[in-house]
Amino acid sequence: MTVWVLLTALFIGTLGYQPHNEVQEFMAPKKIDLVELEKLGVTQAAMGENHRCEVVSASGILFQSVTRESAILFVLLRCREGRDPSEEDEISCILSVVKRNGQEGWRSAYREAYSEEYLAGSMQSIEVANRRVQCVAAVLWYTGSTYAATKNVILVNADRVQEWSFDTPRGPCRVDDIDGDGVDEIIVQVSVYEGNVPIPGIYWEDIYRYGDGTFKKRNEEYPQFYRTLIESVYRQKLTEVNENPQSYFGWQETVDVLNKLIRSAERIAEGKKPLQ
Ligand SMILES: [Ca+2]
Repeated sequence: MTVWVLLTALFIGTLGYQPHNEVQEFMAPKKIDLVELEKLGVTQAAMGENHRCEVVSASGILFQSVTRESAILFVLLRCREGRDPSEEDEISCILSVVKRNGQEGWRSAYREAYSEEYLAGSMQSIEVANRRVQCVAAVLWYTGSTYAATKNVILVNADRVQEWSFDTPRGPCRVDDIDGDGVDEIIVQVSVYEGNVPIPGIYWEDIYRYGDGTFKKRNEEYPQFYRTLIESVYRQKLTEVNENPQSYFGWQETVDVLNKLIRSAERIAEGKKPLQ
């Protein structure tokens, strides 16, 4: 009986124990919206000198310690300058990292304002090299190009702010753990050209993975992804194009491009060196 009581006490004690090492210090990131951001009183800190802007929409990701004494918040705001809704005011994006320590209020650790040519996309936490790093991918959509090529800006890690731009024709790139190993990849869609003309609706996909301080293209490490791309995208598109040749201006070119994409994806799926 005594042993049982002791074991139970030990078990309960183990459940309540939360070691304050780096790995377990932070709770899972929580997504919050504009209402919650304003309730926390962080909007002003996030906007800084742009405080006269009116916040149109916002998304935030909060990392908080288990002791609730420190917290870090990534905020992506979409703002309208001026307060008269009848005026066609410029809309801009503000990307900000705000931190709270103990009893001190929120202060901005990083802030970047983007012109009206950028549209705020989504923001999500991202797992890179290990779980101790608090990282967020903030996706902005650049609309300023004549060819409508969009650009995504990725912000990673509150203490080491870095940006990466990827040219993608279809809007924000995707952040996803495509092979289920706990580390996120960035999937970027790339336009495919026939001569100087991009073929609409058909894209190559590149996979970037974080390592040694940067994102590097690592397509060859994801053969299964390319197998799926061939079967669920390219072959289906090829069937669709062949069944409705009259709907495609430049039908032969589209078929050629799709066959080329299939060959490129097959090389990766078979573990061969990707075609340049
Ligand atoms: Ca992964």
